[in-house]
Amino acid sequence: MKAALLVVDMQEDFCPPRGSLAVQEGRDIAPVINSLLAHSGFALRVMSQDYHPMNHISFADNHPAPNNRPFECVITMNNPAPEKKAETRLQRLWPVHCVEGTQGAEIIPEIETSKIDLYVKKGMHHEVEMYSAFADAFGNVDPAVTAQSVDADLKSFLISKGITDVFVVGLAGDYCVKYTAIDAARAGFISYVIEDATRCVIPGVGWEQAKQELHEAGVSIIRSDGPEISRMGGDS
Ligand code: VGL
Ligand code: ZN
Repeated sequence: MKAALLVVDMQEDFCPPRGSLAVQEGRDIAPVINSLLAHSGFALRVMSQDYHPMNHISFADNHPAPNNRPFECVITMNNPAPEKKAETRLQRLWPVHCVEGTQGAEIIPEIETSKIDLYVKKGMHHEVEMYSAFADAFGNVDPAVTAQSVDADLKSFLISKGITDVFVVGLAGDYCVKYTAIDAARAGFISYVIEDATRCVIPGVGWEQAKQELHEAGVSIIRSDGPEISRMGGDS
């Protein structure tokens, strides 16, 4: 086996005390993520960043009141794939967050980034959501379709490096971490979420529901001090 660590969206806007979409205890997982980043058992370390233009479809402020309350309201979004334009999905609205080039989009300084092999910016297409680092909200993975949304082809990159197993951590457990781990499994990798290295937008119910979906998708939920991590070889 050859393992990659995927650190999802550890950005200022997802962290207390000032993040616009702060996840409870979001900043508190930095130490456990740093110990994982230092683990020599990982052959590869990838960091994703939610990275939206100001006019992004998921921002409540870009939609008319009264049906634009963040966290509660949804709007209709169209598939960006040329041959699937009629397909729609409901998109939840969020406070403005992780706007390209702003402080809120920065990786929090607590994260030790010196060993990162690849950064993936996602959610860059203003008309479509992209929670997962592998696919947009419609499941589009063809780089010809996702090129405006994401700046790397993560699946091809991992395959080119011989990666077999993917371990996902970061924010948020019930959104970007969940969808990234599910898509890793769909892409053919053995996929894990390390549950003490993630936190959720909705801590109790959100995580329970996410665990169920992860389980159904064949993703294993493990802990950072569990055997899957400790048995991983390393060169130091
Ligand atoms: C996320 C909501 C909106 C996440 C990103 O990183 O989990 N959640 N955009
Ligand atoms: Zn976002």
